[in-house]
Amino acid sequence: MKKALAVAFLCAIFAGFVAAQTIELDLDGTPGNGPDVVPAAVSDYINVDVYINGTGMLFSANFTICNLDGSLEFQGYAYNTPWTNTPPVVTPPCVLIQATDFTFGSPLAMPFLHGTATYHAAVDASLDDLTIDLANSGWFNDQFLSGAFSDFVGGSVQIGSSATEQTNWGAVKDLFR
Ligand SMILES: [Ca+2]
Repeated sequence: MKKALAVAFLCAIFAGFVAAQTIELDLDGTPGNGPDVVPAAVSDYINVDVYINGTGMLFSANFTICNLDGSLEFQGYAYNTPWTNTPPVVTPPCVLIQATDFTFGSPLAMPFLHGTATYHAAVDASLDDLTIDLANSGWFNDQFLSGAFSDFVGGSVQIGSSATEQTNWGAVKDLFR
């Protein structure tokens, strides 16, 4: 019985460890303070830094960013990892980003900046959310284990907002911290 409990306990610790990986979309240049809400004028370009957070080291991190509101047009993705990447797979309203260290020689310690997505703000007066499709996102670590990300921090773009509106959105955002 004690042995079974010990195994269950170890499994719980292990599950907690491997389930800790999360994705953060940083829109304001300050990771860790999200979810961000940033203003943009129509036709502006918005940079979204993608951070992979957690403990341990990864050989691969693949994820799907979605803009279900559809007012942000995906422009491209600049990879920050030295890994082999494939061109983003755009399937509106989502885009699949993939990068893997196929040499299995240079795992990256979390947290790390995976890369930067660029979006074009196309429609006026729209609050657009950027989210991660967790069902189509995953990681592969230096213990040769793979899994799904457990959570994400998304972000929002207030297209066409004034400075006053942005202040108000900041106040609303603070309410949910
Ligand atoms: Ca931020």
